[in-house]
Amino acid sequence: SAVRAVAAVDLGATSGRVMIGRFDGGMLRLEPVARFPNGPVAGQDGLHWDFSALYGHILDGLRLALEREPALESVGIDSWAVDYGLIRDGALVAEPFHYRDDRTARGVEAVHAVAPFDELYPRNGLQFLPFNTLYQFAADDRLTGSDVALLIPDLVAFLLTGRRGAERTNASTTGLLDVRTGAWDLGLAARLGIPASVLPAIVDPGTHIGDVSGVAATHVGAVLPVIAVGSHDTASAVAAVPLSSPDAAYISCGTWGLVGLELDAPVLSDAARAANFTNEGGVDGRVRFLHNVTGLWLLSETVRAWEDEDGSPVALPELLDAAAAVTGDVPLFDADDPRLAAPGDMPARIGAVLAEAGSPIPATRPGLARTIVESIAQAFADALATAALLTGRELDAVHLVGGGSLNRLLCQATADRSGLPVLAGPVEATALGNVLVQGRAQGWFGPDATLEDLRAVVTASVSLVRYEPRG
Ligand code: LRH
Repeated sequence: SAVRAVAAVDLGATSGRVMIGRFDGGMLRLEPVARFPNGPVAGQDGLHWDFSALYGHILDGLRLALEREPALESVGIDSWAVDYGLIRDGALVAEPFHYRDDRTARGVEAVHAVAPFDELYPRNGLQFLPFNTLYQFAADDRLTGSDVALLIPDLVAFLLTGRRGAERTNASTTGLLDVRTGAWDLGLAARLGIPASVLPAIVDPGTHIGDVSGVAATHVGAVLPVIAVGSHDTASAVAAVPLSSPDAAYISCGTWGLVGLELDAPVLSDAARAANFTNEGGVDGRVRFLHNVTGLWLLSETVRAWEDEDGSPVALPELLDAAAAVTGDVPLFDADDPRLAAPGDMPARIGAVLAEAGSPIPATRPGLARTIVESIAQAFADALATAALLTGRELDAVHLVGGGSLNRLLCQATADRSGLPVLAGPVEATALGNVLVQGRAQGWFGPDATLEDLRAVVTASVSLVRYEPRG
């Protein structure tokens, strides 16, 4: 049979990419087409994304993808969650804020004065993160003058097609989606002064959003259909986890480590609320019951500080090899310490957190890298144990997908500290999940393909690296 192909746009907090995904009837293959950097940009009024630059890279990447694969059937877009752009008279009002901007603290206060967290949790099912969209809305005085607020992938889809909507998995991270009904919680929005008009209609993964049109079509060079995928990157990643058993957990590890289980129904218990576990929307109505652990952000920000200091790049593989060779006691810190959330001078801030706890501060760069990786692994192990407790499951394996799956030190440390085998890979789970949901909409896997059928394609297409826990 002929090879089928789609394009995936996957935007992460530190880099974005455009990929071609091809299916030959048995296996799925990804071809990277474009990769571009991303990160916070300090503006006059706070931290932003350079969305205009990202969108330019997306258009260029799609044009290149079509040159390489003229038979592309569609494109799907996913990105990090919670952030949005405001549209007025068809145009973006300003560059979207970055979720690490500290204006959200104001929003948290304002929202909790009206609806305390204890009330929010059973309504929206979300763990408390100070940047959940509802808190950002509460700190955004431009909301009222805008026609619509679009989450980042929805914003890209709007600029490409002119169609506005809110893809369901990503909408579940706003805090304004009712976790029981799956509809916008308009009662809550009204109480928070959020106009219902800024919340567009919900769109399910697999839906044809529209076709690339207008100037975008001219730039890209074709009228390509845009298909909604699990547009929250973590939803796409989880869709592509080749789960080995119903009692297997997953960690989607990039900037964040999203640690949890896939469930059929949300867990909204007091214990889940106290443990700050989230019930986000997955592809096909599954629930992503997970906790956000600060992931490779700690390492990438540390490396960035050293590179600024040196004026030259730091080689990560060499650093991690040296970190693995460090002997003796490794001091640990709480990876989720809120003081480590903002960008800037990470080594000094980790040092301060260690010192405050009376722990020694590693004197060498490999020593600090080791402390960071082991601290992340310990936070992963703690979250895995909590997930098991909250769901009554006995876990038998952990799938570690995303960029972190290439970090052997992290994978082994996670196995050791959790006491569970770690199955590492695929590294590009998010792009694979994006491609799989498009492929299903295009009929690649038959009319009734389930999420398990999609995962079987991943199993057939990638090989996993197994890390056994050491005593
Ligand atoms: C990971 C992620 C995560 C969100 C955070 C904002 O990229 O989407 O699931 O909590 O970014």
